[in-house]
Amino acid sequence: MTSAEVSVEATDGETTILKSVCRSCHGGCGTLLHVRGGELIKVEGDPDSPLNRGRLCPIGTVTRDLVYHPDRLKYPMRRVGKRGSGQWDRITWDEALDEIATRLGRIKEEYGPESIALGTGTGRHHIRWVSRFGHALGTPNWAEPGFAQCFHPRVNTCILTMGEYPVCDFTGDVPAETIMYWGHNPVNSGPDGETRFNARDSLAQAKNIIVVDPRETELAKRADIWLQVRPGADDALGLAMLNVIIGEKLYDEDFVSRWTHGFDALAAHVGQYSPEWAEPITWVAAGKIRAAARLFAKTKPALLEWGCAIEHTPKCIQTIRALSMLPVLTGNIEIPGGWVFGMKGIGRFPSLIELLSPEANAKRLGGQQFKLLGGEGADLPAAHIPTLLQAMREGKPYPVKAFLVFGNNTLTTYANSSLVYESLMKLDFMVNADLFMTPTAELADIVLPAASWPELDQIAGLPTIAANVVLGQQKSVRVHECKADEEIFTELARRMNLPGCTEPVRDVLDSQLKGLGITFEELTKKGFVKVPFKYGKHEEKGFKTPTGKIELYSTRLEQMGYAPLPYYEEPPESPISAPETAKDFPLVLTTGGRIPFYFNSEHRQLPKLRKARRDPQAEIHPDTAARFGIESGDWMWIETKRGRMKQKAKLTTGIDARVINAEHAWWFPDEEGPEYGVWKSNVNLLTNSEPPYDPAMGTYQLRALLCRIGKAE
Ligand SMILES: Nc1nc2c(c(=O)[nH]1)N[C@H]1C(S)=C(S)[C@@H](COP(=O)(O)OP(=O)(O)OC[C@H]3O[C@@H](n4cnc5c(=O)[nH]c(N)nc54)[C@H](O)[C@@H]3O)O[C@H]1N2
Ligand SMILES: Nc1nc2c(c(=O)[nH]1)N[C@H]1C(S)=C(S)[C@@H](COP(=O)(O)OP(=O)(O)OC[C@H]3O[C@@H](n4cnc5c(=O)[nH]c(N)nc54)[C@H](O)[C@@H]3O)O[C@H]1N2
Ligand code: SF4
Ligand SMILES: [Mo]
Repeated sequence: MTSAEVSVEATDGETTILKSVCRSCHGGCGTLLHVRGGELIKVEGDPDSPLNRGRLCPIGTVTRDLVYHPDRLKYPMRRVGKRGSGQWDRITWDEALDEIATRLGRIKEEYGPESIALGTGTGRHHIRWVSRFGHALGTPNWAEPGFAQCFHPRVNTCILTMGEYPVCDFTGDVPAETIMYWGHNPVNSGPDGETRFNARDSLAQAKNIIVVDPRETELAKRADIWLQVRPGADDALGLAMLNVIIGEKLYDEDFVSRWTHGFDALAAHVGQYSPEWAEPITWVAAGKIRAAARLFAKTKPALLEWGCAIEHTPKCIQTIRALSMLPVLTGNIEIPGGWVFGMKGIGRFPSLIELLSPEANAKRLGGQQFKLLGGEGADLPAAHIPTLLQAMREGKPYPVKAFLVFGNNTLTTYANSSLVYESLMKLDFMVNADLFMTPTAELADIVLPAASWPELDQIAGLPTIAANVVLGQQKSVRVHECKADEEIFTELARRMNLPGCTEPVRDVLDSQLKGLGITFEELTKKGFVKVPFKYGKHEEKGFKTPTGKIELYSTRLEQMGYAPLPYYEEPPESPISAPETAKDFPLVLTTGGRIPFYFNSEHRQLPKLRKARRDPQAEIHPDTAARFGIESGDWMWIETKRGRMKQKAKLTTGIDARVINAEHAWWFPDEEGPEYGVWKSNVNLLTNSEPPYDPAMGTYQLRALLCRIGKAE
């Protein structure tokens, strides 16, 4: 086992320097927290950390401003006026926890535990604690807006078909020769579970770059081949690349014959998807599709870096299936510089799922229908958001009466915000724990002040799932009456006499670190542990699938009643699938491309970041703008069948004249509460949570929609 060279708590005069890990995004950057007199005075990147080597992104850099922001929630509060009226009274933690325990107890008794739902946000330090508390409470209903839409579709699909979730080998010695970035812009975002700095460094080392993106991002400008795909046509493009790789025999014959199942079936199946077939669907020239497939297949190691854009339309699982086969057919699995499986430095999290009876499990909303989200095909089963919201609104299939939100601004990040608002207003009881008052928290009965990352103990394993590097996050300062989410769950569980979730947080962390032979205390001294890496792990025992091979033809998906081979399907609201709608809404809308200054709906309170992006921006081609009388910097309406909102026009030739790109998760903490401008520029007023959904994952439509635009006065 290797570990950080410098083990600290080093002191410098009266300043203590504590090693920790930034969690302001999905996390992972090692940090040094300078603390003096109980106050955080400086935050630096840890030069020893293999994930960021001393660097911090703009968000990490302003951590001090986040921790001590005057608008932080400082103590628990109880709503005094009617729901959403914005009137609050300060209460004590005892009063808050007692009231929550009592009201949940009553709801549980009258309607059953499943009528209590929990919500959280992406990749949070406490994400698994939310479902754990739910399991202790007896409810299978917890949700996260990224679960059916972000990362977990990839995780669950790969576990079923490859046995594990593959990650890019960024911390090894061999750089990838070719990297293909698909619906993913790590220069801005940082991949799910990797840190953005790893991704950037690998970019600098790669000889060839392929980018699949409807927008000409900085990454696309640097690419050798940029495929300007029509939003939502990724499945067609992926299938056409498989067609080329198989048709031209560019695959790794040895790897395919030894380690894959169902190649012949796949080969026969993708024969229909030629680049010429794909050209009118994808808007990418057949010759370019061929060139990209050849470049990817003929260089080694070749990496696929994929992002959430492929998970924001309802055919997400089949798109993931098609794309995942590109590195597989070309033999880029478990080799240095390729896609690798993790060393799993963190032990099993005590999720307490065993506390849910089979009957309780079967009640998970949407779980029976969407088996990869909430049933047997899910790594961590979660409820289906549209089904959950329907249960709040209509009491069907059974009523959901309470919603406990720990770190999600529901009105900004769930699809179809108007419907979300309507649903939340129907609740009997809502609790919201957050760092700040948000338009969503304003709808709650009780608001709890959550601790930010330097105020709490946790462990982080990076990349997520793989946990090749394990980092310690330590409580370094205390602010106001803020409490870590984990502690809130523990205290509530004790007060409610629940059958689990009552032990001290550090005991859980210690239990997860047992396999590493280290305690949490020791880990925080070191900062991080890098688990020695091994390639070719399948050589010993095969892949953890029913056939022991990577299943190109998926026996598990087939068994669950889903398609065993990937296929093409139009997004439900596209110029091809909905030509009638397209007459009124002629442009294709995509949303949510990440910007470096904000993490989803967060950080707009922080002046240094807000200066970098004052207002929401929507990208539009100059010809289209001219057609609608829109000039650069104008506020512009964007409207779909669900609603309309406005963002500022950014004119660029780097987007197709038929496409609009709008930013996501906007609200304005500087505008008046309780709404804080949440209905002004919120892109999820436009998105769709109605069916059809991905048949296996329940994914709804955040991108690839039809819209129209106009100049806003
Ligand atoms: N700074 C910052 N970092 C973040 C976040 C943040 O909000 N801010 N969010 C975090 C979260 S939750 C996630 S999931 C990740 C997401 O990070 P990424 O996976 O990088 O996702 P996006 O930036 O949303 O989209 C990536 C690219 O996909 C393109 N795109 C849009 N529609 C399509 C399409 O239909 N097909 C294809 N092929 N491409 C398309 C966009 O133009 C964009 O350039 O970032 C995480 N990191
Ligand atoms: N249209 C559109 N919608 C999207 C996307 C898109 O690209 N387009 N992206 C989707 C994706 S990929 C994802 S993952 C989701 C993201 O959705 P979420 O991850 O749920 O993000 P937010 O809604 O911004 O909620 C985060 C909230 O948690 C609070 N918070 C931060 N740290 C803590 C903490 O430690 N404890 C507690 N209790 N609260 C904390 C923040 O202040 C903020 O209010 O959005 C999805 N929505
Ligand atoms: S990339 Fe994420 S973990 Fe790293 S400094 Fe930025 S916000 Fe923190
Ligand atoms: Mo996400």
